[in-house]
Amino acid sequence: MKKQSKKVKKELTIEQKISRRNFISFTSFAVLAVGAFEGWRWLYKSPQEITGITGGTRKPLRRALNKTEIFFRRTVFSENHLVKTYPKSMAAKHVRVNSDIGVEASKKFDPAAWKLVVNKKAGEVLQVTLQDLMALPKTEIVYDFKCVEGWDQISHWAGVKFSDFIKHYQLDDYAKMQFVGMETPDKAYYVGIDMPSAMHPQTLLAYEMNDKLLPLEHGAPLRLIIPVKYGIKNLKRIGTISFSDTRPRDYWAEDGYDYYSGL
Ligand SMILES: Nc1nc2c(c(=O)[nH]1)N[C@H]1C(S)=C(S)[C@@H](COP(=O)(O)O)O[C@H]1N2
Ligand SMILES: [Mo]
Repeated sequence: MKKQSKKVKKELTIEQKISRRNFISFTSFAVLAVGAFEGWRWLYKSPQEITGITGGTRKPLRRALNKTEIFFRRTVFSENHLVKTYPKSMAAKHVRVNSDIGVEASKKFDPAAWKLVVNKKAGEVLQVTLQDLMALPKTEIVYDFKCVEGWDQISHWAGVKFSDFIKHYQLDDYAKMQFVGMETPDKAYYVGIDMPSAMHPQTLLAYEMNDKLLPLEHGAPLRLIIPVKYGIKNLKRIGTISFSDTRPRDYWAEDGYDYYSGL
């Protein structure tokens, strides 16, 4: 019996072989196509996440994004993993100004009257002047600043390490929370940062660029310099700092950009 069927196979004509192959490939293609369509329909029909902190995508996609974030946080991110630094001589003399939400030149702003507002529990508020910050240990960094829009530039910043600021103002209990939120004084631009990235040894509350006080367009009197994140998280002109265990609102995440935006 076996032998006979083998014999039959061998006797298939060229035409038969071709039509059999055609049949196999068309059927597999059809099966794949139906599969792809069903997959798409599943995604299309799955519920939209609630727009709010993040930009509104299908829930399964957000689950995937969140998993990518967890993967990055566990593998790439580490307190001991430092972003590459450069000699000062390599820092750009003409630093690019990217966008100016909340720091528009047309907006009235008096840097001399500015104070950093730290929101504590039960409505308690801590106010810090630039002089207070300048009295704390100063840390400098020269690194490659990267914008998601596709440019990067080696730049030189100086200020107070966020972790030194936390220690000095005895905010250690707040630093045990999961997130820091920072907003411009007019609340037009705002970012949410996971605590490990905020407490990273290269994260600065920066008041200087190229050895001079920050120009207004770069975020005077104080901006966030967070080398483990893309430019979008490096908020210019910090007005308030808050702490929370839920994700603070984030300007670009609301538009669908990656909330974590790590490098
Ligand atoms: N207040 C405020 N901060 C901001 C922005 C902004 O529009 N407003 N843009 C962000 C983006 S997208 C980038 S790339 C950097 C650019 O910083 P720079 O203008 O000092 O180069 O600032 C970030 N911080
Ligand atoms: Mo950017």
